Amino acid sequence: GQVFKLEDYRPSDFSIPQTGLTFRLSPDATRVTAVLTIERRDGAAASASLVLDGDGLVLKRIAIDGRELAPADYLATPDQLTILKPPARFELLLETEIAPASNEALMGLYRSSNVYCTQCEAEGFRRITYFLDRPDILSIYTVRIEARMDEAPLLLSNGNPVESGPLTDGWHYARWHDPFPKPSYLFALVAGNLGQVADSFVTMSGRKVELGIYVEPGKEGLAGYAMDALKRSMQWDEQAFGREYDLDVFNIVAVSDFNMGAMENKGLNIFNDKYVLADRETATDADFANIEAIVAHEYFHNWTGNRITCRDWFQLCLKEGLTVFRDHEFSADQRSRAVKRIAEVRTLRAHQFPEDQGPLAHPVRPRRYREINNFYTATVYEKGSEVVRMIRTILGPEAFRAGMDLYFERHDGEAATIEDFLKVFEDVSGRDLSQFALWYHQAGTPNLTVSSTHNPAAREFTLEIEQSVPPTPSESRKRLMHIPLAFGLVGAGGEPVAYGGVEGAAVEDGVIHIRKRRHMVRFSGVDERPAVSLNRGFSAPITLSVEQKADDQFFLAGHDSDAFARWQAFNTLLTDALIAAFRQILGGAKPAFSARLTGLAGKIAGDETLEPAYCALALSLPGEADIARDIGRTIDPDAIFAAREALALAIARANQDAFANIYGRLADDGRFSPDAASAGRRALRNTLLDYLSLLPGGASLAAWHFEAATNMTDRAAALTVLAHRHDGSPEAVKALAGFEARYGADPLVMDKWFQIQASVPGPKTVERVRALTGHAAFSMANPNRVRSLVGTFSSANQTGFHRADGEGYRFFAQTVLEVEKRNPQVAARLATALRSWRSLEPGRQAKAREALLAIAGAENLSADLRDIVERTLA
Ligand code: HT7
Ligand code: ZN
Repeated sequence: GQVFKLEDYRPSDFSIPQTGLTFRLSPDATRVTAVLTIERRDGAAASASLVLDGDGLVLKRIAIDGRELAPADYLATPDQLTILKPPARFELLLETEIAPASNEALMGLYRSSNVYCTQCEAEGFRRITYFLDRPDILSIYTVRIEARMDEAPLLLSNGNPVESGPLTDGWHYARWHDPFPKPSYLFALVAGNLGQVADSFVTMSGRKVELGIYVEPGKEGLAGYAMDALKRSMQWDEQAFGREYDLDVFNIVAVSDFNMGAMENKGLNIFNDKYVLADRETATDADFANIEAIVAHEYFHNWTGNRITCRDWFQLCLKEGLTVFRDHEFSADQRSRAVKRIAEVRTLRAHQFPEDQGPLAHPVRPRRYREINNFYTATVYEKGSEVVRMIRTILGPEAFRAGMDLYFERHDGEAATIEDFLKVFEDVSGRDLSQFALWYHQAGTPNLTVSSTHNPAAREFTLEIEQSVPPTPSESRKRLMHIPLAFGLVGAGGEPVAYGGVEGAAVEDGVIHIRKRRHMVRFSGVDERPAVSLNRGFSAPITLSVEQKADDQFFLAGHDSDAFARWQAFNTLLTDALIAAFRQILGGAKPAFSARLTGLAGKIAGDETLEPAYCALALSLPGEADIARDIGRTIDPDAIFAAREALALAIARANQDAFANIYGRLADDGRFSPDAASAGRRALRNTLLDYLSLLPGGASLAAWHFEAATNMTDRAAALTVLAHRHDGSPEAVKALAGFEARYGADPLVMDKWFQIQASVPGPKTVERVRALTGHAAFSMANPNRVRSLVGTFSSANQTGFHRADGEGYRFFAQTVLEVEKRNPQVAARLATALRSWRSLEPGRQAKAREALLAIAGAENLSADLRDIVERTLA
């Protein structure tokens, strides 16, 4: 396939200032009439042909300025339309015919449960009409939709509604106009029979905006939380970034077939219904938090992505990294900042670190791609957000806000680049960010090795810090990075240690600026050896190798004033213990854990000065994949699982009474609120249930918890405990059947049932998952179903997927190929589950490779899947 390179970027020879679209909707033959005003740009050669993108299109009519074109004037294939010798300014009329009902790739115009909807990012618009389908072509859109009134009473597009009315033969129409020039990837249309939840918002300048959330009829009662999150997002963006909404209406539509989470189409966000629909009966606290974050994320794109868009797809992080940063800050303000930060870092480490450390590693701003859909990655999104956070750390909040203000002022209405973004911060602060810019250009997770010495006679404390960046595919030599390392020197009573002066690195506001390979950072006037707390608040997305005494680590786990670093200290102790246990198990020994460690778990659980949500996060052991990542090579998932189970049991046994007491104290009083504090109490109670379920009577406790649950968070937690810890027990069998009977008709809840079973540890799960693909509630055509069952099995079941005989991989390869026939994008994402195959022990490695080769050898592989598999194998 073709490789697209950043250095090849050239502006188009033509612009399309106005785009008129008429859709005459029909499931198998929708007529699309596009009327495009096209202008040759100044400086473009008069002989330049106009080459428009298409993807599987059938051209029915073509005319320029009202005159039909002769065959000699153009060249049309399904994937390209070339107009030879076009005039300098003209109106191009194109008619294409498309079949939304048979569009299973879910890109372009498709049908989801009889609702017409679109997904155009990144390159789906070219499946609707021929166009300059690239983000730097900004056009003003006017859209007319015609449909049968009974089939589609609701007709929506971007911008503001202009007019609507009846047509003959039971048809009707609506016209929409979006006054803001936008790239084609932000185009959207929705038509169908949907229920509406209506509300309004008055903006900071007093304009009233009509808000609508559209859902499957009958599900309106499940959209209240999303609406509340939307209004809070609108208000927060005014306060935090001075950003006001700009149209008269803002609509959200929930659809049940969607390739990703949601899409920020101008004024008409389209959502995977999983991220809209919620109530206590059907959604967990994690679902509520996701809905809040994703509603906010898509709304925030209105400025970071829509008003200022990306010049080309290499700049994807310009909108995605920045918008993730904005939604993280929003959630931090709405919830607990400390808990949010810990959760973010856990996600980053679980998804981005393995990506950065494996064959699919790429810079936050990639330099080349074969398939852009495969670059909607944790690196672009999550690491991209961390890079923005580091800019704020380096500049401080005021200068950061001034930089953002300048960004909006300078680039509104433009398609911008990362260079534009960095420049505003340089301009407002006078700082040179050229070394910092490497965070965008260079892949790989930097590591800092840190050791410390204290010289009491000289009253000097020294940190010796060395940076390295591991090689990544096609980048063997790395340059030195600018790493903002937040730190604290902590005295014996937990107080910050004052120091006289510091030399060896720039240190500002509690941040050491690492810029060289090696720094000796000397703090003078330090009488007693302090404990050193590093990378506070996770100020940089790096790994740390710290020579630190266990005493210091225990001390920080109990006393660090930085909540993130305190959590990190305990997490490091747990990880170290788990890795030691893993080695003991491989050596044939029984693992043992210190009473100090298991006792600290009990202290954290019982510390009422801590937020319950924090305690829950602290007590949830590093996942098997986290442990595998930290071990790094010759991974045996069964030994990791055994080590983790042994530590969980040791903690449960050591704290049996305390855990039972706290569990009792946190009892559900039957009232429900999805707020963060209530969710935190449920999280701690359910974490304790998980421990207590390992002790005698555990299955009946979990069964009782399941039966008594008054909300989905508790019910799903208990079902998970039963299925994972007591698989096959009468309690587990009964609960799984009860859940299925109760929720069999609710696909989103059944996804939880699939997920829980797909993640049951052990060698038997592959057969179970295979059998579940035949369940009435499962469908290979629905991305949510596929991700819940097959995605969970392959990415969240270490012992099941990596079964030693390779059966997990064989099932996986077959399924990926089956999904691919319908939906290459979903298949390609699924296939990334094998990206860390080289860290496995040799036996599993060979079998994983066979599975990858089986996929690679399949006939007619899509560009999406081929790209992932070939890079994974390279
Ligand atoms: N900007 C949106 C990305 C997206 C997407 C990309 C490719 C294929 C389908 C897609 N659906 C949504 C989502 C976001 O980041 O806000
Ligand atoms: Zn986004």
